[in-house]
Amino acid sequence: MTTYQGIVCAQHRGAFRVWLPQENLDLSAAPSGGLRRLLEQQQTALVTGDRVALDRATDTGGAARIVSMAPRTSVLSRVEAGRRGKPQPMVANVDMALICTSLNDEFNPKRLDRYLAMSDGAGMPAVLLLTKADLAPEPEKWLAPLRALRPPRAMIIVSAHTGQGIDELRRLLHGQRAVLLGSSGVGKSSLINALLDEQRLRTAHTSAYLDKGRHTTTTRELIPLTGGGFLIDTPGMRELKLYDSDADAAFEDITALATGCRFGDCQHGCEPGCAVRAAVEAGQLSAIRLDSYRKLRLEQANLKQHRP
Ligand SMILES: Nc1nc2c(ncn2[C@@H]2O[C@H](COP(=O)(O)OP(=O)(O)OP(=O)(O)O)[C@@H](O)[C@H]2O)c(=O)[nH]1
Ligand SMILES: [Mg+2]
Ligand SMILES: [Zn+2]
Repeated sequence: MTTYQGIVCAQHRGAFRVWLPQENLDLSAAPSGGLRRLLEQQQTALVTGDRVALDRATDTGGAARIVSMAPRTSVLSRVEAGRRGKPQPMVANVDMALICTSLNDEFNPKRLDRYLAMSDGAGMPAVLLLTKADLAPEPEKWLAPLRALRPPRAMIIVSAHTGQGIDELRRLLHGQRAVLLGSSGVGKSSLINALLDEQRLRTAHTSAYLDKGRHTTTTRELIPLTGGGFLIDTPGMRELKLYDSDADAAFEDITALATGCRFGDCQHGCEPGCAVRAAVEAGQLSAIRLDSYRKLRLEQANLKQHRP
């Protein structure tokens, strides 16, 4: 049996497309019965970015058979809606998370905190992409709190419309495997089109987008880049429940302050002698950031209870 090595480049319910880098083509494929059972046992599923072996000799109904999946170097998972505590993998084998947020009134620091905790939990470096720079007459207003993040985060200010930051982003991505994350409408697909310099992905039409046309991207799609890397476009999620998040890593400023709390297990709620709340009262720490940290911690604690 001749097998071909490929990467899952799109998923839509049970159907997959697999990209064969050697031949630079993509084909529809479906997992074999054996692989399906194995993945079920491991409580996981194939996702975009997975490296697979394909058997093309036994194509049935035009779909090649996926006979095996290679071990993952990384995986981003969320908690599946409706299934308590079960992880749902979203993308695999990426080296870098590009977390997008637009520099306008949709700017959402809590969302950002969640995505950062998720990439920290997966041990993946994150870069903040601050989108729609052309709409931000006063970018500093949005940037100041981001510069204050601890640990410090790399960021690039970009605009798909004017091309600002696109060359820098292209250099950063050279040979890398990255995923674009961020709420619907922040301009993820538009960024990919700007990088490729072609209208490859569907993006929201401005008028439709303003009215209702959210969630333009509906699948996680892998786009090969020149230089050997790839970029995965994802749909903005309404709700993001984290699975392997790491709130302590993403909130270094708070964990540092917490060493000054009177109680070692201080939740920074209404305990006496709380150094974290004192910092909020003194204007050294944003109340929103503390709230975001406490919510994430609570979510993690609840999840742990459900884990085997
Ligand atoms: N002014 C301006 N508008 C932009 C820019 N990038 C994207 N947009 C607009 O923002 C809207 C949403 O862009 P998309 O690229 O579809 O956003 P997305 O993040 O892929 O959204 P989902 O696929 O729904 O997750 C569209 O109307 C774009 O034209 C930009 O750099 N500047
Ligand atoms: Mg999109
Ligand atoms: Zn405290």
